[in-house]
Formats: sequence, structure tokens, C-alpha cells
Amino acid sequence: MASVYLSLGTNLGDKTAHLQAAVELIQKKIGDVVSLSSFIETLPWGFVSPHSFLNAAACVETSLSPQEVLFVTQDIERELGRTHKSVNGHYTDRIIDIDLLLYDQLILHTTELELPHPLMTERSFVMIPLCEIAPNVMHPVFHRPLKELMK
Ligand code: PH2
Ligand code: MG
Ligand code: MG
Repeated sequence: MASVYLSLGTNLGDKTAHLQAAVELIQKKIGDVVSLSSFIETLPWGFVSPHSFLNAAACVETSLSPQEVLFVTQDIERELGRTHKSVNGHYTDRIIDIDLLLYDQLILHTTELELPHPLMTERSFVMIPLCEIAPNVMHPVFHRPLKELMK
């Protein structure tokens, strides 16, 4: 079993319902959701939009590989109605986005997936909910607990 930390975000429609639906599907298809942060309202980061976000972080115990987790999260995004992905950092409004942040202490660089998530420590919309559930988890690259990496 591995512990995988996920970031969840939505800025369209009934945001609370989208996050709840995503958590239910994660529990069904990826594994036990052993911790879930509160849902926090955040301003769009990296793009301009009138729609604020609701963000959360979750820890899931899974027997899936990182690639399988990625595949299933993309499947869940489609199931919840996400139609297109951000390309080259050009972000757009979305019904749901599920990103892999950490998979145990694994460091991985492939074209589909980078672990830990390369931008996670730059983003307070990721770090605030993540530190709520995992303040003492070590960052596998920076070798410091997450609570010390909040900007
Ligand atoms: N996700 C992004 C880009 N910008 N801003 C906020 N506040 N929340 C997000 O989840 C978010 C973002 C890329 O996926
Ligand atoms: Mg994202
Ligand atoms: Mg994403």
C-alpha cells in the first residue's frame, strides 16, 4: 500500500458538490480516503478569471501504481464533466481538477507524470489544505516537513 496525496480544485458550478463527488469516486476507484482537508476558497492563481476556486487536499491509501492513479484521476475528471485540460500552463476554468502531489517518498520524472508535483510548494492553494492534513510529512526532494515549506 502507498499513501498518495491529491490536490482537488474547482471553480465552476456547485463547487462543494463537485469536491464531494470527486472524493466519493476517489474512495471507490483509488482507495481509502484516510484524510481530507477542509474546503478553502482561493483566488485563481496563474490566470485571470471571475470565478474563485474551492480547493482541498486528500490522502488516499492505494494499491495502485502512480501511473494507474493518474489514469483513474483523469477518468474521474471526465466522469464529472471536465472537457479540456490546461496546455503549457494556460489554465482555464474547470469543473474539477485532481492533481497528484506526493506518492510516498517517490521521485519520478516521466512525460505524463512528475512526482513530487513540481509546483506544489509555490502554490498556497495546494500547501494550505495539504499542511492541514500532513504538516509533518517530508518533502522527498527538499528533505523538510511540508509545514516548513509554506511560503
Ligand atoms: N489550479 C490551477 C491554476 N490555478 N488557482 C487556484 N486558486 N486553485 C487551483 O486549483 C488552480 C489555480 C492549475 O490546475
Ligand atoms: Mg492543477
Ligand atoms: Mg490537473
